[in-house]
Amino acid sequence: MSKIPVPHQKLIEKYGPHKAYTPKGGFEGSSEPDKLVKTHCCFCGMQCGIQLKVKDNKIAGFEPWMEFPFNEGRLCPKGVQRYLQNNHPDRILSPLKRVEGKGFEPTSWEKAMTRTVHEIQRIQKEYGNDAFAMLSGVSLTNEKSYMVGKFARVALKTANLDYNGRLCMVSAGAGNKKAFGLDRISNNWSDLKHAEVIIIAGTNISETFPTLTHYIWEARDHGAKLIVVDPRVTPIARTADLHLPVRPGRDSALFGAMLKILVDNDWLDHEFIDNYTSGFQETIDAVKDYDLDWAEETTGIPKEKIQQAASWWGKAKTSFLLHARGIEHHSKGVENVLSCINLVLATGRIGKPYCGYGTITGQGNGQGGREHGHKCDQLPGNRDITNPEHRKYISEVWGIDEKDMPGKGLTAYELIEAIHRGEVKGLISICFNPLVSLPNNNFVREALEKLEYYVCIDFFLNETARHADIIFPGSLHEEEEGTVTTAEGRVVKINQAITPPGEARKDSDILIELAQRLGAGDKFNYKNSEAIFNELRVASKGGTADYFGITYEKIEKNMGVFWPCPSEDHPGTPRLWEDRKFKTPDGKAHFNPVSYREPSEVVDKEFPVVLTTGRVVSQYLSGTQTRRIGKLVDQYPEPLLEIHPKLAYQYGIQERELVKVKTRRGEGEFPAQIVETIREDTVFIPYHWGGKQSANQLTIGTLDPVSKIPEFKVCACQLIPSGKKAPDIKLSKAYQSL
Ligand SMILES: Nc1nc2c(c(=O)[nH]1)N[C@H]1C(S)=C(S)[C@@H](COP(=O)(O)OP(=O)(O)OC[C@H]3O[C@@H](n4cnc5c(=O)[nH]c(N)nc54)[C@H](O)[C@@H]3O)O[C@H]1N2
Ligand SMILES: Nc1nc2c(c(=O)[nH]1)N[C@H]1C(S)=C(S)[C@@H](COP(=O)(O)OP(=O)(O)OC[C@H]3O[C@@H](n4cnc5c(=O)[nH]c(N)nc54)[C@H](O)[C@@H]3O)O[C@H]1N2
Ligand code: SF4
Ligand SMILES: [Mo]
Repeated sequence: MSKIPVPHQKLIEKYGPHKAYTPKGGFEGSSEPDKLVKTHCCFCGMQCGIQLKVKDNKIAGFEPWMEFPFNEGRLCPKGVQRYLQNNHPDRILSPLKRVEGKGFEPTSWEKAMTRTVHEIQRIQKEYGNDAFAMLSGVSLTNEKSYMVGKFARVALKTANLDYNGRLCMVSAGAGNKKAFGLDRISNNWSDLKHAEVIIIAGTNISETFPTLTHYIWEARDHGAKLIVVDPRVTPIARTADLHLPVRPGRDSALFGAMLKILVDNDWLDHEFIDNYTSGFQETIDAVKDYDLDWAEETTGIPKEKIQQAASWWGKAKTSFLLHARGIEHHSKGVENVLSCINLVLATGRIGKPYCGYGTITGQGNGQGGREHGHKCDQLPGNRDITNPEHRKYISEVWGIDEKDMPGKGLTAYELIEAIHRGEVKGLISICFNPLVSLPNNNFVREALEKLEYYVCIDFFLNETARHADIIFPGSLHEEEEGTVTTAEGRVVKINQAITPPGEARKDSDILIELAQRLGAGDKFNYKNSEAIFNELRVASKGGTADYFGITYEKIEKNMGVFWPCPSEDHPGTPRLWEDRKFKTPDGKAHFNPVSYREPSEVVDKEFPVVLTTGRVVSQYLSGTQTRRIGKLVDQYPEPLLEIHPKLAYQYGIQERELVKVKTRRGEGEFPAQIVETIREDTVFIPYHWGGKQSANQLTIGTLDPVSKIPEFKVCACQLIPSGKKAPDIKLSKAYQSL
């Protein structure tokens, strides 16, 4: 695979240099922006409000948006630097085609479109419709997510559509649907502030959701007890009242043992259990043997700590339990989630003031993007593609015959496996970088090389796109209007600040033109983003994720509306379940029995150390965006191997020594960072880099049987010290080219 960079200089000559912002800071010429645009950060699920400064159709900086109720002006390092993407020299400014041996060359929209449509039709004719697949992502707005779902089913007519939330929120989604029949956090963030006990399980919120930390601090100011469950002493764990240093992959043993303690001490809400839940007896039967000695041995957490956590949780009057990928990225991610929910239901503390439960959604539109139909088994409104009534309703909204609606397709990693087996031959991707973000990525690379045709829509040339035949230059967050749904279920407005540069186009315009050329133009007749949203409202009507009563005007007026919102006069629902009417078929909240089982790969003599992976504050996901911004790179320039001093001593590893980390899938070399803030039997590597620096060369492709999420958080590795020190790091330029 050639890695010749895109010839940007020519395009910059053609379209003019990026003038508005100088990397040293400030404006060239007049210092007054043309306008300030209220919108939201393009990165994580907090969706902090921000005002973008626009000058000469470029984003030239930002101002805090003090009135936006969630973050009141506060931002994290990524939010502060995000505006630097828009003037970036790596920005793709025209369609590109790959020329074997030469890298990428600009091409015209006409040629790129014609070739793409020709290849889609050729592959589908030769191998069947499902042989052309689509992968999507939830950095996309609700409008684009909705349209991708419709595009794949109505224009491409393929069953094989899935999205990057498959690597992210699906374990939580599946668990929540089983227990509550609906997939959203129960309460909005302000209920956190007065909770008496807060459990944070498997989330490094100070680095991954920094602006949410403020809510935890406020709760602590009000006397809350904070319990953090993490194999690392993360920044939030350092301020916790109790840190439970769980051995990776053992959370359901911990929560099961805590449930047993609740039962033994009768710290239960019988009124709630009897009237509003089902499945309690089977669930407590499943943990009856989980005594403290077993729990200590299995989880690696001292039993006094487990007892203390259960007693604080059991006796509290108000509480909040939050979890994220630390417990969800497992081959038993759904079981981990259910074991948390069992603790919440046993104490009946949900859907009341200061009593809540939920997953912290990761990506910018991780919430809305998992509701409106770009999952392989889903239709808008969180409907089920295998349910005849749901199929009928959405077919009517889309104006198609129900029998033309494809069925359930493959999930993201299964799709890669099908490509590898030669069953899927063509791929279109938007907003997804699987070569960095999927596990066991040497296998992913082999699969990509087998594709007969691959077309990618992105604004930067990401690692996966380097395997594409054609790249369509799409739009940044600030270049198209739409809505996103924040991690607390608040639908907010993304306002367009500038138009896409050069020949880049809005993502939705690219999909609309493709749909037209594929002969489905009449189904994609949208005047603007609001028209797409209005169709989404109807499509979601009556579904569990009901947006029907939400309008652009209402969002602007109220700075967001919480779904479900079934009618225009409905105020929205910041707190779910106050009426105790759950969305399961019997209207009850369901306990689910969980029996502990081991991770798919455990340590042995050959691979004796546990490897876990995750994030750092200044980098975002596969790094395509944040590795291009110098100040964020300087904050954390390269992936480091976090290792405890005792383990380092055992191997004779020195600070910054290059250590080879080897698993059954692959190997890579990482500089050691010796820290006391990690378990002695575990090492941690952040995953935001590609190629030889990629943590996902090492991770395992085992999937949860229900959610199909990969087991990113635990596998077994070997450590081989090199005796060489890692080279010193040089400070970056403001714009880093990749
Ligand atoms: N800076 C930054 N912020 C982000 C992102 C980013 O890339 N960078 N991405 C966004 C997205 S999409 C997501 S999904 C979220 C993710 O947000 P988080 O889930 O908070 O992030 P991670 O770093 O993946 O994992 C969290 C913690 O899980 C711990 N952990 C590992 N194994 C286990 C285990 O077996 N049990 C338990 N209890 N804990 C374990 C790790 O030590 C880590 O501290 O962050 C969002 N915010
Ligand atoms: N080992 C390990 N692997 C992991 C994880 C882990 O904890 N450990 N975490 C997993 C998780 S939780 C997640 S969410 C995934 C994320 O993995 P990915 O979704 O692959 O990561 P992104 O970096 O978001 O890739 C998205 C691409 O979309 C582009 N993009 C962003 N916004 C837009 C847009 O509006 N329009 C268009 N056209 N393109 C856009 C970006 O430029 C980027 O190239 O990674 C997963 N992989
Ligand atoms: S916390 Fe999330 S949404 Fe807020 S500024 Fe940081 S990355 Fe952006
Ligand atoms: Mo994520």
